[in-house]
Amino acid sequence: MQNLGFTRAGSAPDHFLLTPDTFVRAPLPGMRHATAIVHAAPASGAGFTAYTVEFATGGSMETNAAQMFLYVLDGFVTVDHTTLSPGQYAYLPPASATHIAAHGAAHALVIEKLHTDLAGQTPDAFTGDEQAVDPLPLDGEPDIEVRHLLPNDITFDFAVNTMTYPPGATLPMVESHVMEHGLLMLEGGGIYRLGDRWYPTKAGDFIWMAPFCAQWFGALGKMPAKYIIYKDWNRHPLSGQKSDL
Ligand code: UGY
Ligand code: MN
Repeated sequence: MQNLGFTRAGSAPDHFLLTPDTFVRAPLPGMRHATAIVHAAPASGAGFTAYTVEFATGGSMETNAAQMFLYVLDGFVTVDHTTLSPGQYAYLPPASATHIAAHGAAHALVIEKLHTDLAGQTPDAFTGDEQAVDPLPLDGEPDIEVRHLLPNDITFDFAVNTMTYPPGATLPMVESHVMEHGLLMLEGGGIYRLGDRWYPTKAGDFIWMAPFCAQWFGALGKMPAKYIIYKDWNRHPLSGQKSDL
């Protein structure tokens, strides 16, 4: 029985929620035996791309002129010569010409951003493991664990963090800030306030938040809620304008 047009997904000019029932798959250039679910892109108003790659056995993909952050959701993905398992990730600088391949079926979240230069420096490639990153308490809500997956280094122009909420924990304030967000819900669920709407949200959902979109989350249910979240970072709000700062 189909849903007669009903979905939890919703959108407004400053945000959207995409639920798995709305996902559409299409391969991107350079993909073989793999396909992408593009969640956010310049076409949607985002300054980055975020997509889930679904690899079939032996599937592969290439990098491009953008920086790439790849986080393994399930299965095993080899980036150059390093095999990554779920929760492990890679950062690749612009135009790294890196070959990415899966052994069996695998899923990965990919984020790409054109690098905003600062004094001519770009970060080096590296791989990491979320489990090896010490959690930090969130300001105002020490029960929320924040893991910064990229180093605290000014050459990075974006950040990717995971945030884990125990049941009942909430963001301590309604945030509104200049950075935009792309967010994939990894575990559990709750209620996300976006602008002046409230959305039931659970694992598998993707959310985009424009700069200054009012945002708040409260975890519901009996298990922790966890998401991975992108934001632009470390750059003056006027960078990217004609006369860069
Ligand atoms: O990093 C952040 O801005 C984060 N606290 N935002 C969010 O969880 N919606
Ligand atoms: Mn935020």
